[in-house]
Amino acid sequence: MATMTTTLFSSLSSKPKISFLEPRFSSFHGLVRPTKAHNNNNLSITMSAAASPPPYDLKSFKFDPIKESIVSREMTRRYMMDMITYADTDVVVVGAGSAGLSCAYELSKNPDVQVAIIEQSVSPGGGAWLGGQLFSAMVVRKPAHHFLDELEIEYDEHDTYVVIKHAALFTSTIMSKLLARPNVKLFNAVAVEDLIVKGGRVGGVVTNWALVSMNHDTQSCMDPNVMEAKIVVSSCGHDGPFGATGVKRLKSIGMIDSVPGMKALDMNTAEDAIVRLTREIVPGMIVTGMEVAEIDGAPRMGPTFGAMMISGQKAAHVALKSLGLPNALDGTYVGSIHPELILASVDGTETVDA
Ligand code: AHZ
Repeated sequence: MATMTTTLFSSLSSKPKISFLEPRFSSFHGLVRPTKAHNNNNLSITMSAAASPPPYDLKSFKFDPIKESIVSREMTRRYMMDMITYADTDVVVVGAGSAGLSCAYELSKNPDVQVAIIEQSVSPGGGAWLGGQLFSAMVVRKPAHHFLDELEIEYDEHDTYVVIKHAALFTSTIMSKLLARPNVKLFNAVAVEDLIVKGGRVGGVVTNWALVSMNHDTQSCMDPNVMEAKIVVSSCGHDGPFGATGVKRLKSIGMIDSVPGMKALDMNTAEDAIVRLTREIVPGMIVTGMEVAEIDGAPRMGPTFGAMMISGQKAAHVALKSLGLPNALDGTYVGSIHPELILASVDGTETVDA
């Protein structure tokens, strides 16, 4: 696993929108029920409305029949279509922790922006399934609670901060809203092993199944795949077996001078710094979340998560700006964003020359 740290990354590019027939649903009194009209080679499925609840009599309960090969084809065709579609996409977000998810959520509000999220773990969410020391509650300092309001996540309110009763409530809610959007694809269990860099600009990511990435030491060469992107957002978290991989790679290829690592904990300084320093660090690559602390030697904040959300949100607007699309940084954005959350002060958005 140690070798992973020298080879990980993210990217993006444009989009051949490949579509296939989606199942159609019709509802009647809120109930939707599929008929048996399955066709092996055609993804269209006829649905019929049912006026009464399904017969959940467990004594006679029986599922509709299915052919095993259909199950395989339904998964394979969709995954391969996604790989073809996202081989050249707008934004690749590397790392689906609280910062990466917040960034992808904000970006995906623009239906014209195609977003691929690459997460090495089978379980997206990074460190945001729990609060500090594996406790349940998640503390979020104001004004980041406006982001929670938008997501309709309940919390206990205090003067300067709020507490969500379980961190998993934040993570599952943002993920469910994000993943339902048609312009988003999560590739989990996939690791970014390297970056595509051309002419001093990051132009995408080099990927592999995470399980393959973790076994480079045990096999002969297992070459990776690639995903081009117009913008790569690196949200790999702080240093670790799968951490800070984006900025460590930038350093090893000489695109940035140093990765000093995060400094000791200071919540008040840390959270403001992460948001302020969220930026396009080299052409084509934006860094967000705790990975920002690694490049700038900013302090860590420990278990307060507001900066991850707002840094992610800011990273999305930096990306939109870079894509030439309406964004909150230059005042061209028209949409639902709380004024206090346009904390995305233009301060930290300068690009470091490659
Ligand atoms: O698996 C990693 C995690 O889910 C993923 N990741 C890292 N490298 C990757 C790679 N390819 C694919 N090369 C990769 N995925 O990135 C995610 C990072 O999530 P995180 O929760 O670790 O980072 P974050 O910046 O979103 O949130 C940080 C939360 C922290 S750490 C902290 C402290 O230490 O003081 N305080 C807070 C709030």
